[in-house]
Amino acid sequence: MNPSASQPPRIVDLIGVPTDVGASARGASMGPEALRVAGIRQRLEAHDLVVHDLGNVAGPANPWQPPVDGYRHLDEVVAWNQLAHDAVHASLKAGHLPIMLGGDHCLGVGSISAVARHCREVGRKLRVLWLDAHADFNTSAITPSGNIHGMPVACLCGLGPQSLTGMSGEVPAIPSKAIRQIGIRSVDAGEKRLVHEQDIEVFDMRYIDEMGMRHAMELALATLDDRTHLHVSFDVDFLDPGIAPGVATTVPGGPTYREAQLCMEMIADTGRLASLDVVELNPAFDLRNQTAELAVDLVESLFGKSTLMRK
Ligand SMILES: [Mn+2]
Repeated sequence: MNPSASQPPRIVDLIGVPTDVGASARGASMGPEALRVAGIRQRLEAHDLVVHDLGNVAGPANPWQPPVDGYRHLDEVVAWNQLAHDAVHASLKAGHLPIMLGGDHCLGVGSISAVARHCREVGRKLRVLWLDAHADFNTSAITPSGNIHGMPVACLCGLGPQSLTGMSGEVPAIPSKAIRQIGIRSVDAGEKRLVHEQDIEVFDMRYIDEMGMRHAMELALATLDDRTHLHVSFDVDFLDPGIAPGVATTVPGGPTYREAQLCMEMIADTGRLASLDVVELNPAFDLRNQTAELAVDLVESLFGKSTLMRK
């Protein structure tokens, strides 16, 4: 007997958050549409998921101003994150699996604050996998640029403006122990000190080179249980720019196609994925939508597509 046959189909909500207010370059605001053009809905439906495309939330325009007190566009970043938070929280409350289509990575604050709020409400543990070339742990005091897409992990850990750190209803939104960072290869000096102070578990590219993606993921996914909500925050700049040119902040030396597939397949194998962000896809830098198509391919793997022969 097939146990899944008696269960209702899983409902996935696609939530477009088309903004680049937190980014260093314009264009991530076009990410949601590029992912739709690459067929994200149809590809997920092929895996027996019911997909509701909720369209895009609508926030303020990008004023493209210099930073003020170490933050660029803070008011607009807060407004977009509140929209992301509310949409993701409503999806989780309905028992659905939200996929936030970014948008730049500042939106991880709103999305993961909603996940943290939901986990508190229903008494679940939280594990966050942060797939990224960067640690995203800047603060207004140490940021070279003021771009808030370099600050979301710090904000979630309680370091940042109250309007962002408090979005989940508690500060910090999540314990730093809940986070695993994977693929990191570009960290500012001040950031490095803070990441160590917070004792965040990081599997950087040196680790992946030496130990392999398999070992990194085994550790990153260790101690999950059936009460754990697994959230993946997938910054497309995680991938090697040779296969993923469509981001504004490329860093050489990222995971290859096979390493990225293995990463996603091992997450899928846990059966615990409960929410997802896909962020920083920037069609202005892409070539014929190839990065969007790769991102969709990898999202499909997160939901159980196997590229291999095993059953
Ligand atoms: Mn990022």
